Amino acid sequence: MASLILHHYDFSPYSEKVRLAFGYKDLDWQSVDSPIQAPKPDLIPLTAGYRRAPVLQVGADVYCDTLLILREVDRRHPEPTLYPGSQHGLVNALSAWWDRATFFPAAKLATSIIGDQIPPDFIEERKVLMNQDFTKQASLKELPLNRQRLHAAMAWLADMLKDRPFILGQQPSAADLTAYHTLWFATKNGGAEAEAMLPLAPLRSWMDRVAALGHGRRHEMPAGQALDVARDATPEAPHIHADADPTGLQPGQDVVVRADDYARDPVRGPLVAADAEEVIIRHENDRVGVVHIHFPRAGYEMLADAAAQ
Ligand SMILES: N[C@@H](CCC(=O)N[C@@H](CS)C(=O)NCC(=O)O)C(=O)O
Repeated sequence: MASLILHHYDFSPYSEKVRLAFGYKDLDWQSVDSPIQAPKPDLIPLTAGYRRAPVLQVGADVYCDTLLILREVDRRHPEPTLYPGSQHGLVNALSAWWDRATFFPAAKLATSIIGDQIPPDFIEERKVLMNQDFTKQASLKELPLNRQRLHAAMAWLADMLKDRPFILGQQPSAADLTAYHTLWFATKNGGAEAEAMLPLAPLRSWMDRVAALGHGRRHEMPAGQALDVARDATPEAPHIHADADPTGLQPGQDVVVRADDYARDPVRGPLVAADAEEVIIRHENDRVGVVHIHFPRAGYEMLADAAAQ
């Protein structure tokens, strides 16, 4: 079976979701340490410009965004499932809500405490990339708002967990890994000060249960080796049905795909297949040959590539 290669960095909260999924499923995986900021010369040949972390690579197939990465890990390694009761819609909707409601508030709660220890060029880069000012001063100014935002989301989460060990019941799901990652980031980086600002008491035993899933068996892989794996592999035949795209786009047509929120670097290439949940485009370059790049539909925009007309 082709190995799972995760391009990520330890500090990345979104990557923590996927590391925990590997833990829950007790998987072996290859870890490629990706830079925390651009340039990312060993990632871009695989992603045609997508630069966010994490990215999952399986041979010459490249999966962007945790929404799709978790689904793909589950498709390849179905037991134990990340979608108990096949509740994909419920799990994905909860995950999308949580990420959008808590990612920046949690990150900025942490930077209101440690913002002055972060290198200025990183802060500068994220300002352009994410339209967020992570300096300690700006984060402190926004702290009352971010605490409110986190309290509101955490109150709903505590309510969901009041009579059960995990969000959907007795088993963990992708929604638990998602709800955990931003709280993990805030408390890991903000320490006791962050903990004192958050209503963690009703969530602590749940957080311990999620942390106990671990990260599976991580093996370090040099970035160049991952590019060689892609070069020596052929993309798999798409497993999704080529549904009629609502905008009429056809396989073979040049398209541009980009995130709808931040880090909106355009990814261009011919469409391979698309359904209601996933888009696959083809990319080719001298370093890796042909790769298929997969994006989720939710959170991304796909349009005909006007530049290629
Ligand atoms: N919706 C994306 C968000 C990913 C994301 O924002 N990742 C952060 C790191 S945790 C990032 O890419 N930051 C910019 C970078 O690493 O270059 C997902 O679910 O994967």
